[in-house]
Amino acid sequence: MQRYGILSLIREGLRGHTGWEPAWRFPEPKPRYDAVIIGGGGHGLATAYYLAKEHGLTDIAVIEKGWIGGGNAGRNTTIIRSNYLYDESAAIYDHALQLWKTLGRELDFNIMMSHRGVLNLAHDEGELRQLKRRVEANRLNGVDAEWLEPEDVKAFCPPISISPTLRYPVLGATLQRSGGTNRHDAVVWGYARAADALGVDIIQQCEVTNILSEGGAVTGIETTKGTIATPKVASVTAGHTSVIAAMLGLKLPIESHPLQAMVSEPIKPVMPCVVMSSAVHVYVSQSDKGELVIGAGIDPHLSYTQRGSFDIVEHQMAAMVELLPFTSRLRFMRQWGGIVDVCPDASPVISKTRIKGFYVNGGWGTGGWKATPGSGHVFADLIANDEPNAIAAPFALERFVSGALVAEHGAAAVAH
Ligand code: FAD
Ligand code: PYC
Repeated sequence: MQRYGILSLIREGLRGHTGWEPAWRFPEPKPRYDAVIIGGGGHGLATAYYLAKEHGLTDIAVIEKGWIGGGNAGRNTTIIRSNYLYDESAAIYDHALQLWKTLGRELDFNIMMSHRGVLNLAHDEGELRQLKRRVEANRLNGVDAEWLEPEDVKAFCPPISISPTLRYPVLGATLQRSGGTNRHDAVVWGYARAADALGVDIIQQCEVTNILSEGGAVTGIETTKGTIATPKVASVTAGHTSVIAAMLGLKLPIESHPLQAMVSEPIKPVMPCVVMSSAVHVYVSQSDKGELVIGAGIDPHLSYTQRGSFDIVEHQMAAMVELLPFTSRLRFMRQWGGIVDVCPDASPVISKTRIKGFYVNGGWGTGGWKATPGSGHVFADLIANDEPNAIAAPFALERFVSGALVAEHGAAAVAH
């Protein structure tokens, strides 16, 4: 793998940037692979990386219909935390949080990980009780969590208004100090470079149009660049999980909704942490460039258009100005949307299916970014061993038959 230092930077600057080597290859697909991963987002690339690194499976391809990181990986607001209510969720999200801590070093790529802390605000008695319960549950699971009274919230995040006259006054908040944000494209590029270096073929501008099977087992895929034979196909396609599963006649308990976000003009550093409020429905952090990064809940309608509707923008603006009065004169630069796949219990699917060799990772709803390394890690294990490990097992599709749901609507923090 090519490494560059300050001298290369100067040399390339002087010769018009003509000598940079691509950080990964752009191969044509081979006629056969040991395994194919559909989807070149963070989760798909992480899966490929851990398959190659930890399971020695290097004859694999990641097939991406657009460009890597062009889906939700590049559209999300990168909030990272693991303060979910149930043991099963705490296990997977905290597994991911622990991996985030050292991922930059492992990939030798600056993913701009910032453990700046995440506040989840309570605005009424019901929410206060529910969030305090979550703090206790988190601590039992070894997840760092604290309860802050309104004055402590103000001390930790001075721009928040704790005026008791607010329509939804701040009654307190949970704080996860190890939560925070990172840089989405850096994560995607770091995983891509590392997976490529281990021999993984990353094939972009190549859409999977069909999955082939025989006698109940996967045999290959059809793509816009031809047919590829393989005994293992793993779908990691975020907002298109049901579309991919339907290629094998599988119907999944998933709905696809738009989720939008927006950024302001850059301003001086004012937000020391991430602030989330599910009651008034807005969340805000500040990027290293100075932009405020803002989002709200999903659009209620089902859609595959990567665009959100205006009433959500209006609602989130009203909520933000009330919570953070300094934002009232801020100008906004960009707004965009992605498609999120939502399961009935607001938890993901990491599962084998009744088609041998077909694996599904999806249904992360509004909150899959934070899980990226953990999700890739346990999914790689499932694909390699054909059995879920202890962290992945509760997220198998069988839970929709057995009723052992992992109901995380409260901890999802962004309505879905
Ligand atoms: P993606 O990056 O979408 O990757 C899937 C890839 O599959 C895409 O690149 C797509 O092009 C490809 N694909 C689809 N169909 C095909 C096909 N037929 N052939 C080939 N390729 C195909 N989560 C958090 O934890 N914190 C947040 O702050 C947060 N904010 C969010 C804000 C917004 C606006 C959105 C939309 C989502 C947010 N999320 C957040 C959720 C998070 O982005 C997703 O759960 C996560 O990124 C999904 O990861 P992925 O790698 O599976 O998805
Ligand atoms: O899951 O923490 C989250 C989240 C924040 C914004 C979107 N999802």
